[in-house]
This record gives sequence, structure tokens and C-alpha cells, in this order.
Amino acid sequence: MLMSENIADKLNDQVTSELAASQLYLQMSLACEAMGLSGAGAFFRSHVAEEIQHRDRIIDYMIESDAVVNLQTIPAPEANWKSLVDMVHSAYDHEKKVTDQINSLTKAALAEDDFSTFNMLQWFVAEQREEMMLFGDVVEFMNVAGFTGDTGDQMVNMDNYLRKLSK
Ligand code: OFO
Repeated sequence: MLMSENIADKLNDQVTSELAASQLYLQMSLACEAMGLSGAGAFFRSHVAEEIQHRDRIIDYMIESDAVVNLQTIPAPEANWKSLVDMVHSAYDHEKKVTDQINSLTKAALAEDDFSTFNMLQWFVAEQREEMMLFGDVVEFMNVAGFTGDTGDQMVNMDNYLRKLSK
């Protein structure tokens, strides 16, 4: 195996985390659809496939490195958001958590002089920066628009804004 057990275990955990993220965004998308917000639903749905690509990127790297991938239980996603505002904040917080995970994985690879894994993780470092910027922009837009999550014109604006971001 071209990596330590420690790094393989951490990558395995990240595989679980990426799949859990896809489930979370699918649940968010379904919650939006249930509220009649098809734009917001499309936005979160587009993230489902993205997270699965992240999972596969790590799995492919592990296969190429002769590391064993052990799939783990995926915890059920949270599903009790009070409003779209609450959901967007929750997505932003989730991406902060994933950024911390990627950073600590990157630190661990460097601490072991595992430059190959360190190099592979650079893609994720850049991706998390993009995710933080994207969700940060959505939070900012909500704040600037004074969006409260109540139904009405603002809700329609927010739904349209998220629909555009999903493309
Ligand atoms: Fe995999 O980046 Fe979002 O969670």
C-alpha cells in the first residue's frame, strides 16, 4: 500500500463524510421541493452529484494506491430546518466543517511526508475554498436582501437566485 494505515483510515472517513454530504444536500433539496421552492431544490440537488464526485475522487486515489476502502454507515441527515434561511446557514456551517476535515487531513499527510496524498488533497483544498465562497455569497445575498424566509416576493427572488446558481 502506498500510504500509511493512518492516512488510509482518514481517507476512508472522508469517503463517508462526502457521501454523508450528498445525503444532506439531497434532504435539503427534498425539503425545498416540499416547500414549493424548485429553484432552491435544484441548487441543493446539483450539490448531490458534486459530493458523489468528491467521494469517487478519493476512492479512485485509494484504489490506485492499493489502499483498502471500507465503506461505513452513513448517518441520517438532519431534516428539521425551520426555514430556507436556516437551511442555507446549516449548509454553510456544514462546508466549514468539511473544510476543517480537509485541512486536518492535509496536515496529517504532510506530517507523514506523504507528498502524494498531500498533492491529491490540494484539489480538495481549492474545492473547499470555492464551496466556502459560494455558500458565503448565498448567506451574504440573503443578508443584503433582508430575506427572512417568509413567503412572498423575497422568497421568489431567493428561489430564482438559487436556481441561477444551480446552472
Ligand atoms: Fe465535498 O465539498 Fe461540500 O461538502
